Amino acid sequence: MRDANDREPIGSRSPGEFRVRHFWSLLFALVAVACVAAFAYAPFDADWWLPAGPDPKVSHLHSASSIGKEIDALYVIILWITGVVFIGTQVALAWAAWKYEDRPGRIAVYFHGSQRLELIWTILPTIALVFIAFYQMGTWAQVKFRRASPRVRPVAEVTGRQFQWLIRYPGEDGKLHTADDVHLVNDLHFVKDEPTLIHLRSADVIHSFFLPQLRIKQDAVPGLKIPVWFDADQAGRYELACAELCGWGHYKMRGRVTVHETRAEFDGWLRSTAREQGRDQVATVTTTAAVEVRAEGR
Ligand SMILES: [Cu+2]
Repeated sequence: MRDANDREPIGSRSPGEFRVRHFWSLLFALVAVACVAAFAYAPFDADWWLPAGPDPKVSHLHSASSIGKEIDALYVIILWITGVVFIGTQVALAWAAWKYEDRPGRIAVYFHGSQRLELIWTILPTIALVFIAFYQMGTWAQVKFRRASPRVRPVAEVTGRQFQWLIRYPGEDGKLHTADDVHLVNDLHFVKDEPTLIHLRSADVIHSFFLPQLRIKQDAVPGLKIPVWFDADQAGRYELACAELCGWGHYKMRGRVTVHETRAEFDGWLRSTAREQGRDQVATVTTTAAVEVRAEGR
């Protein structure tokens, strides 16, 4: 029988116990080194970096929109700030784990805290966060403020619903919500190098309209018509995704984006789509109208 007074001293080992010296400090250090190495390698590998435009001849670091370049520059600055903090804190952690490792007979010392340390690790992050908040304001205003969006007619109205993107293009008359509108599902088209505006809506829950290669992300909120603008400097195919977990079929809200080289090419595509749709338009219009009646009834 043992009672509380025969407890083994802190740090003692049972016979036969195997210990690698400095195991934990080395493990912590190794994980941090692997993380830093991954981030240092990422810009050199297209699959590890942010998604780029469709043209393989252009660098994989090239975001295909004008606003995307600014957003990527912000991302890199924030990565540097967090990277320096990460390396500093991980070196301190590994050093402390190494220096104060448990040893037989070693007694832990307790202290209440250090006001100076508390002040330092409150003030430094505050400065970093306030700097980031002010530094990014211009870009944010350019992407999100209504006064910054281009004075152009919307190329389409995009409505998220469980689980697809309903896309309505103005027909010959150039106006939305008229009889000659063209309706497509998960298929967004616009023209290269032109500031492009869409009206974003939702028919049911919150979805998020996401163009990863163009760094555009905007929530679609029921009851709101939100203008979203973007551009692309490479023609070709892009991805449209929903970035908000909106229900069981969320994964199905993956659409195609086609950026046409010229306005004439886009107009030709729209005309031929409108002609094709003339044949089976009745069914599509009925479905879309039903969704809109539900959305507007909210
Ligand atoms: Cu969704």
